[in-house]
Order: sequence, then C-alpha cells, then structure tokens
Amino acid sequence: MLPIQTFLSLAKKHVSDAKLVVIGNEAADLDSMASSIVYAYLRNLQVPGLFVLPLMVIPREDFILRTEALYVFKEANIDLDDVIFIDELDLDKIMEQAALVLVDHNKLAGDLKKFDSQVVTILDHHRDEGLYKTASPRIVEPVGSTTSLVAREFFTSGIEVSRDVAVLLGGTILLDTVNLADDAGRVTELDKEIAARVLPLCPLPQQKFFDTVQKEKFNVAGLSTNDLLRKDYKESQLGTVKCGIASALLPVEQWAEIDNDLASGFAKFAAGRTLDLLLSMNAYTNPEFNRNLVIFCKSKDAHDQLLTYLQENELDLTPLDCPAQKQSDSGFITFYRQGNIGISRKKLQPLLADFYK
Ligand SMILES: [Mn+2]
Repeated sequence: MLPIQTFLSLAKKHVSDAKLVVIGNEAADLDSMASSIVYAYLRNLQVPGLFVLPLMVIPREDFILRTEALYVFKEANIDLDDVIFIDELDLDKIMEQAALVLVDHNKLAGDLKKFDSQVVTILDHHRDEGLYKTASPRIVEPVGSTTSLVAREFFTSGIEVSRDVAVLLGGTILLDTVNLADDAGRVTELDKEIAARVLPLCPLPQQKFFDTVQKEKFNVAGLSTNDLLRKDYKESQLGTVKCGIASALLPVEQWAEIDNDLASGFAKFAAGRTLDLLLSMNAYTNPEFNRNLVIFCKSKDAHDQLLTYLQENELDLTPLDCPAQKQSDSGFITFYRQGNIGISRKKLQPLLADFYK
C-alpha cells in the first residue's frame, strides 16, 4: 500500500493536477491539519490516480508556531517539505478544475468564500451552519475531534490503518478530548471507540502520548521573540492609539533567558506594525496559575498614565526585577507581575478601549 509519506510527496509533485482540495479551518490547528492530510490520503487510496491535495491554510512560516503539530507530524514521519501551505501555490488556478472538501469546519470564511459553489464533501464537529446541502458525504457530528470522523471513514473503507496514520489520528484525538477525560466535557463514545482502535498502533502508551503532545503544545523553547509575540496576537485601533496585545504562555523571566534583549524584540515588533502600544499578557502554571504583563509604549509619560489607570482598575501590578525596565530611542518597556489573575485579554481589551476613547 502507498505509504502516507509517498502520497504527500506525489500530491506535492502533482499540485497543478489536483481534482480535490482538502482544507481545514482558518485557525489551522492540529485537528484541521491532521484531518486534511489523512482524509486526502484516504480518498486517494480509494480512487488511485485521483489527485487529492491536502492544503494547510496558513503560510509555511506559521507552522512552527503550532508546536504540538510539529511534534505529531514528526512522530508520524511526515516530511514537512511534502506538506503544502497556502502561500506556496496559486489556489485560484487550481480551483478552476478542482472541487473542495471541508474538514473541521462547515462554512468557508474570508477569501475562500468565493469557492462556496465548489464544496462537495464535509467532515466536521462544529455547529452545523446548514450550508452546502448537496455535499456528499456531508458529516457534521458533535464529536470531540474531527479526526474521529475521518478515522471512522478510514475503518469503514476497510483499508488498513498504518502506524503513521494512527499517530496522526491518535495524537489529535487525545489532545482534542484532553486524554479522553469525561470530566473535560469533550469526549464522545465515537472518540473512545476510535481511540481504542488507533492507540494500540501508536509507539507510545496513551498517557505518555497525551502528556507529550500536551507538553509540546506549550514548548516555546525554539521560538524567537517575534514568534512568541505573533503566536496568539490581537490588534485594535483605540481612538488614536494602535494597540497590539500578545498572549504568551511562559513567564517573563524565562522569556528573558531565551532572549537577553527583549526591549529590542518588542521595539521591532511594534515598529513593524506601527503600534503605539504593545502589551504581552503572559500566563503560566508553576504550579499555581500566574500572570505577567509587559508594557511597551512610546514614552515614559504614556506608560505612567496607563499604569495609573490599570492600577485603578485593580490589575495589582508589581514590577519584576528581571528583566529591568528599559528606555530606548524606540520606546519604554516595563515588566510586571499581575496579581489579579482574573484579568484576561478579553477583559483588558474593553478597559483599554475605555481609557483611550
Ligand atoms: Mn476541531
């Protein structure tokens, strides 16, 4: 049987011949990416000679931010050179002769909406938007992971599930269902049934496999300051102030060890996006939940006014010694422990909007 690696490398070689393009949702998480690849592989095995292209809907440079996917793909022996990203092809051209399969979403968004009339198949676990009623199969079921639906198709086809395919499916199901835990409220009977069939084919036992995928999700060791800032980033215009807020999952102290010139990294990121204000909200567990806040703004005055306002709103900020605050030509940066851990980005955003309106 054609190994999944060979399938991917052939799919890449024949991009311009693709008759079916399989895409996940815009967030391009592990579920979306693993589902695209495995479902495309299955369709190709069912109809040899049908060129099916699994397409990752993020630029290639963003893939390293999905650290859990990086790990699971590696464990599945997937060569990243054979994975195709949306910035590497002319999708308009391909869609002149191809149809679209949606996995892990059931409604096209943004720029892709123009392909609405070309959706022929759906496998998803989100709320059914009731679109593309002629799609076949059209499977929208509230299971824990889309990969469970893909796996069921695989088992139904009678085609053997290899070790590497099992790793892609099993790793994703465990992550999406928090290790099949009932109290996490995500797992369904189907997820459990599928897990019971694919996990025995995986090289790691269930608990160890889950722990590793989960750990890799938070493994930011290989990322630069620029990557850490853009990994989970939101931007908004607040009156005359252009404000960016990053959410990072590591202590500021650890970040300062990875990058001994955080001030420059923040200044460069802010300059590239013409920001007046750049905040990083750092959340981590060690062993209790903690928050840090980094404030980068144009001047010490601007900083002091914002700090006073944030303290009035009970963020309970105390300066961190390491790293020290720093004034440079490009801006002023300070680092705090945020005592009030209840203030998340969702809550901080409206507070800032009020302040700058
Ligand atoms: Mn999903």
